[in-house]
Amino acid sequence: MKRFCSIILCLILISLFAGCQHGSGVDETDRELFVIGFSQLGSESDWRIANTKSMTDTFTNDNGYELIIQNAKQQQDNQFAAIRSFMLEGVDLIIIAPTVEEGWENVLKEVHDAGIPVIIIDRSVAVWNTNLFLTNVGSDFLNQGNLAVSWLESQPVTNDSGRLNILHLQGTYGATAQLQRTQALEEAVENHDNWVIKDQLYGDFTEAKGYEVMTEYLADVNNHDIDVLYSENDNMTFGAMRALDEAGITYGVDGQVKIITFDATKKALQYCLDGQINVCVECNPMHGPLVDDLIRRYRAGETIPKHVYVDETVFTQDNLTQELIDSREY
Ligand code: GYE
Repeated sequence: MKRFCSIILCLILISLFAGCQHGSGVDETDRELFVIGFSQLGSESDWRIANTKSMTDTFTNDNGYELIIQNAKQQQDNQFAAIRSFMLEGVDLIIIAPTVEEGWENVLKEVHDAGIPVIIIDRSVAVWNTNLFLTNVGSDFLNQGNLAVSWLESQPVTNDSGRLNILHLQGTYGATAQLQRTQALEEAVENHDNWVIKDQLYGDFTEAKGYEVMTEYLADVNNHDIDVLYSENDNMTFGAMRALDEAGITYGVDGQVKIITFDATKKALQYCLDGQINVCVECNPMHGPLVDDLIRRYRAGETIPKHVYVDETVFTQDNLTQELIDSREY
């Protein structure tokens, strides 16, 4: 009986020990993962989908991360709520792709006071105290706008009047991508006597809105004398192209309207190679690996740069090939 009891006791101890080991093993792994809360502003465009994918592909468990993403559906208030929930969860770091530039001071101050580092990606935040975030990884949107303008300057004016009527399709008001692409065009128009911004339409960076506002606009035949469409992203461009088709207005290399678009997603590049879009200014959404590198350097105690720009270029029929398009990730 005594022997039986000690066997039972041994078994209980072994299983308890095994249980403990298993339990602490799980905790260990959990603790090793660096937890990131990512407030993505929305899923309004192909660019955004590629951007989100770059982040989820990079911040994996295998790579040492746990990534919690919240989609704000283009509403800044949703971003505030997401950020506050990340704080409650006690994440190690917060990444924000901000909808608009203004309005971040308070929430970033709260995060700062809680001792959680913040990285801003894609667009920027206009805060007085730039210590509220570690770094801003994204595009030089003013440079993108200037690249588009330079391309237009290189084009002969085809209109008999010598005037260049530019229709301007704008993205989300107050977003860095909108503000700076607009700034480049408006400054260029001031410097060219024959360039005119015929009208500015609001497309909110979505294809549906681009199509809707263009259809409405083209319903009036007095609005058909457009020489250039300056569209602040590819998805609005796709919507606008549909509206132009329906209005019977030609566009592209052999058409009436020259199309300038931003992002250079695969679909837009294909249209460009096929001659339906004249120029695609690239906006690189592959932020994941860059941010990963910055986080590693930050955790190793290195000083990281306050602003990191991604590499970007301009595509026209002259430098595009089918091979290049097929090999693009986005
Ligand atoms: O151009 C557009 C997206 O902020 C760079 O947002 C981003 C812009 C991009 O919706 O497609």
